[in-house]
Amino acid sequence: MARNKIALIGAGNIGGTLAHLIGLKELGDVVLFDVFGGVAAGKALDIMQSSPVDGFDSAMSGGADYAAIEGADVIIVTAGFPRMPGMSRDDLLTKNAGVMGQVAEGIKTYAPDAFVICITNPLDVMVWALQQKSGLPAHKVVGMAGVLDSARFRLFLAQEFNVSVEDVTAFVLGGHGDTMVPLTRYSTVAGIPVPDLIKMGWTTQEKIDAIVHRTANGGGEIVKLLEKGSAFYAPAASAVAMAESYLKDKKRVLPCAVMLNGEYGLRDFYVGVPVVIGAGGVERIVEVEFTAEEKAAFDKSCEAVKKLVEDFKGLGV
Ligand code: TXD
Repeated sequence: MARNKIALIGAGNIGGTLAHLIGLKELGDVVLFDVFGGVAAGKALDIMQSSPVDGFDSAMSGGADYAAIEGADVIIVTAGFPRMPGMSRDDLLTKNAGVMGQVAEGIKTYAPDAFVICITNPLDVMVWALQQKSGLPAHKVVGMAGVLDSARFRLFLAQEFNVSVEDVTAFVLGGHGDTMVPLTRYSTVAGIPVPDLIKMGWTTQEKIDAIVHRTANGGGEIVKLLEKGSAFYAPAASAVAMAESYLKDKKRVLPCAVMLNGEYGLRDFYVGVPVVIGAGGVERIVEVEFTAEEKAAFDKSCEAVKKLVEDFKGLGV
């Protein structure tokens, strides 16, 4: 059986980290694409030179020619510009709008059967634009944000409870941004929901509220520390988990930005909800029951995404 082919559009901080992780996990051969073809080629060669040391077989190449992505099984898109201190994700809208058009064209021409994971911000709008412009079926085009947001939530909860991150599950919904909705009711330590842990005296509501706030602002916290650029290790790991679930047909239940088609009473835009990712792409959208308070928070988040989609349409790009 031939190896999987994974194309990475954008060979910046996340793109390079993705290539390294894909190699270490032996998920397939990697093609890095970037407008700076030399950077893509250089990173590919550097990572491939680590393969004898770490003992993995992945062919890696890089360049600035879309033809090289031909027949890719998975495509992960990070092309665009990252956030600088003081910039919101939405400020990136105009800058990255044009980039998506070019990427969509490349995918449509050379790899229309691929499973596409978009990471570029502002995420919920960029993944929508990529799907619309590429014409690929919506169940094969998803956005990465929820896996990262819930990983941050899991880490902070594990630190609060002083337990392994492995035993903490977390549930995050809505758009990627300050309006994201972490659901504590569905977040657990070994199956025990967070509200029960509060009752058991493991923590307080105030501490959980602070963790929820820190999670929603998790990206900004890192942008501020780095001073140039945004998070890349955890975003790359998160996208690799999604790619792996597709390539191995694991059918993992992961929060991803997907096109809603009547689920949650909404349609025609992308927002983060739990989905099953398997060989068929997005195989199922999980609809959970909300309390009135959760519904209000989710609606608010969806409104923010919808507004951004309208702004995007207004740009005419
Ligand atoms: O949760 C999430 N979805 C995110 C999103 C978490 C963290 C960062 N997130 C966003 O990912 C971030 O706001 C950016 O929009 C993307 C990529 O972040 P990264 O940190 O990798 O940015 P870099 O290092 O600037 O890399 C971007 C690369 C860079 O090498 C550019 O030369 C290239 O994209 N680029 C292009 N490649 C191909 N085609 C075009 N048109 C293009 N324009 C720029």
